[in-house]
Amino acid sequence: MLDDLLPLLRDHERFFVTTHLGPDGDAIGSQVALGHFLKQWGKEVTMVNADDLPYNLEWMPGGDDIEVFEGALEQRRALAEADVAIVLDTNGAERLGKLGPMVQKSEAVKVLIDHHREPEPWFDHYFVRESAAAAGELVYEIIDALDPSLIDTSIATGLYTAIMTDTGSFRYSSVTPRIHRIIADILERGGIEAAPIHERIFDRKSMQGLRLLGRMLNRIRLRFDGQVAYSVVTQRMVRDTNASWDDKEGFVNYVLSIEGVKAALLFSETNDGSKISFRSEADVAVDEWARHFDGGGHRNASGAYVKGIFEEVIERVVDAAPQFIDLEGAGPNEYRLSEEDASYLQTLLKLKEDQSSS
Ligand SMILES: [Mn+2]
Repeated sequence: MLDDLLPLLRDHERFFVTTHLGPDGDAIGSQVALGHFLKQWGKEVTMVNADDLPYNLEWMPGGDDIEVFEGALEQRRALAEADVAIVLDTNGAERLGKLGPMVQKSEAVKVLIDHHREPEPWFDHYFVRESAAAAGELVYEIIDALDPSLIDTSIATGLYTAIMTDTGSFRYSSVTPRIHRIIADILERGGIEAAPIHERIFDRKSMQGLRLLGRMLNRIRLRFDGQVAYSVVTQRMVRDTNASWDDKEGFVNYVLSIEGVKAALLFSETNDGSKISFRSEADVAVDEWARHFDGGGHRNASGAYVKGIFEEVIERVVDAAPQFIDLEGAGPNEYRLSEEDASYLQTLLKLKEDQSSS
């Protein structure tokens, strides 16, 4: 609860702030905003993550203050001496990478600020609201309650980035009039402009990344009368285009943008299976679907990681669609693999055979 959290922040001096592996805009934005706010407010703050900033967030004012955990003595000491350890935008130790067990075992008061479901039980304080559009929204509420006059360029940019990226540029169902009022307040108080932030985050694609996008678009397949669409990013596609894995960020949204598609999946081939991104239209939920495959996330944006032969994983996950989303036109058992899909699957399996025999 916010009411319990405020005195706790007021009464302690040393803070350790961290967030999840593969940090996104909400993770880094919330961290920079909260970390800088606490500093401005006179606290001692150390920000350490298991993973480095992604390339499209390196520009963020104050981002330099986030350290990557290398096991250094000073980093361990910062955690050991912290009064309060704050975890942002994720709710489990595993998602903190190497820092997870250390934070979990630390003597500090452990605070969770997050908007995911089913937080792990080892935190001392929870400021968690599943309906929040972003962890950044919760961080804004903290700052707003304590001293909003401290919102400067860095805090405002962090908060804006957090909320903007986690709402798909203000388009998800989590966006309310209240969110827009918060954003207006952030822009005003921080004296920042929105356009350069969008440009830095979204308009920095590489030519190789666009070629990879082209390959991915070519591989889009429709299922269930065009209500479910999916595509793939294979290791070979990444190799052939000279792209990096980071380049596939946002690809799944193209798959979802097809008219009539309610849910979109992107399968990214790993050494032992597939990473899967699930996205859906506002009134369709995909989180249960992801959870069924040991993943998780939000109603309209979830993820999972499934081990197995890539092509078989795709088939298994896509086939499960009718169990988790309402599809028009037919009951769960009336859908069969279309001819196009059947032949596509054959091609993939053949490709795999060729690869393993060569
Ligand atoms: Mn988030």
